[in-house]
Amino acid sequence: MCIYIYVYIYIYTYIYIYIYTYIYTHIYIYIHIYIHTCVYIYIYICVCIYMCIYIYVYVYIYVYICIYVCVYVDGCVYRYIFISVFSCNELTHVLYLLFPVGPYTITYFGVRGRCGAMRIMMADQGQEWKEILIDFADWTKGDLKASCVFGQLPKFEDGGLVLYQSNAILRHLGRNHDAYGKDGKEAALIDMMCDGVEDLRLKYVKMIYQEYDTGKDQYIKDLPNHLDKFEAVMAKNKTGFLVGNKPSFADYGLFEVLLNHLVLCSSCLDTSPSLKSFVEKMSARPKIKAFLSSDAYKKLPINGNGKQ
Ligand code: 6SG
Repeated sequence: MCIYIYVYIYIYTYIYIYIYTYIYTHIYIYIHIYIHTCVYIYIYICVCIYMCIYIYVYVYIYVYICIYVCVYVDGCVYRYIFISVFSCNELTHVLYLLFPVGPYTITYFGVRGRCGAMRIMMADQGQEWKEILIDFADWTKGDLKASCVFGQLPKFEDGGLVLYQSNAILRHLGRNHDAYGKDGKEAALIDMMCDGVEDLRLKYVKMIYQEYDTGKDQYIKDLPNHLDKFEAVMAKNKTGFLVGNKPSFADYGLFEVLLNHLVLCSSCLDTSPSLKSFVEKMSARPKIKAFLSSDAYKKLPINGNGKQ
């Protein structure tokens, strides 16, 4: 959707700057040179110089700022092309910042699995995305697997940027959607919490896929030891989030892993009041609430082996 708006704006600015301005300038010069006296040549030269400065200096500086934003901040090749070709004025830049980034595409199996957190995050950020669900029969053919950097899914596409590794994807979303802390220190703490969530997720995944029948009870018994660490951080920060005063990508990761644990053991947060309140508040955020009650979310099992 947004890409059409960009195209429209860029075509408009293109027409304005490169056609309207040139035609206008030349008609103006023509009228004054041939109809009025040559005294005006001085003015015509000023107009031309002004136009040259405007188009060849200001516009190009602006375009390079846009290229920087697109390639280094956003990583989107399509917007890079559109902006570098067409972008010309402040209006474009303001609109660029106002409209959400994307489109994003997730390619993954028909499970919540490693995509649960990023889907919740995008839903909460009001970001649309496209899903390509892969069934196991297609996956075993091997072509897609061979094309994946680590031979695994999820694959995430942001324009021309292709990413693998779910936590790298969460970080990318954190950067794109201002959910990576307010400064370098907060970003470092958010990274730390993300790695902590990953450790918990790996324990959970190991139990689910490798030792569900023999290890589930022991896992639930040990769970308070793991959740206590997050409870302490959450209680200490007092804002209702792990770091800072708004949700970061680590919060979405923790939230999703806690939802899975509540399915495993509905009382698992009874001794963690801050985590319990965190889950309640995150679940009540309007866009998350809508997403969690959508068919798109509910139809997907948590894990690929049917255990939960
Ligand atoms: C599995 O492990 O869903 N990717 C998985 N499995 C296929 O050939 N560190 C990265 C990351 O964070 C881990 C990626 C992750 O992004 S996720 C993958 O690609 C492979 O390795 C868990 C999940 N499992 C369900 C699933 C569908 C097809 C293969 C795995 C269900 C289980 C087995 C068959 C059907 Fe199945």
